[in-house]
Amino acid sequence: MTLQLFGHLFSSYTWKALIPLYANETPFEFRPVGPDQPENSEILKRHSPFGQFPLLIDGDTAVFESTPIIDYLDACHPGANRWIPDGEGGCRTRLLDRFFDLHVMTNMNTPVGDALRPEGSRDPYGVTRARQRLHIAYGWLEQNLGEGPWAIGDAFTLADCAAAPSLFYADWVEEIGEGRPRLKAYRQRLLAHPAVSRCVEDARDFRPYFPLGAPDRD
Ligand SMILES: N[C@@H](CCC(=O)N[C@@H](CS)C(=O)NCC(=O)O)C(=O)O
Repeated sequence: MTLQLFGHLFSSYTWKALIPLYANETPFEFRPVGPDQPENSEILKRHSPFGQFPLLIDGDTAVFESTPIIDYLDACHPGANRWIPDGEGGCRTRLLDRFFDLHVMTNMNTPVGDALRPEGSRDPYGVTRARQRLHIAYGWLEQNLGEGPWAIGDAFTLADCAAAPSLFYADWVEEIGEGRPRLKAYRQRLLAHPAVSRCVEDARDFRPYFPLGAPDRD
């Protein structure tokens, strides 16, 4: 049975799962989640406790959460590119995967989510704090990323799958800026990767829906 990935083409965590599927040319069916596909939302709700995406279904196995999805692909549908190296490289990969999800994606998502809240239930304090923390995350990455080309060096890993969508959208929320040349160059390299570029292109039509207003650039 073909793998099925449930998600949305504009969703950052969906990109994180699409990148390894595209990069390894793993056959799968994309099942978009949205008002036009209620049957997909039903299946999503059945398997993902908070109704969040991405969700991967492989026969009787359902995997939610983007990192375990990539773990699952590596274990059960391995391709030419492996996502978690052995040994110390694997530890560094997991550290950076956590960093991008917890400190870049989460702080990027706070102002975005806040803009979607009803008037009167916004959290300006939380938004300011998240924006400040994004800059702390950028500073740490500028100091701690190596020479590349990828997050842990020559191997394109789980960490890069997390980095691509989080840095793509974070830069829209708070620009990385010229003062962080290493991080800015890393984001550019990510966007030029064929699997990432495919995500960017497929999501282009959705940009008018970016709650903070999408800038006129990638
Ligand atoms: N920790 C989850 C986060 C997933 C997540 O936040 N997905 C967003 C889309 S990018 C979502 O489902 N939003 C809709 C909702 O929360 O109801 C992961 O790594 O997959």
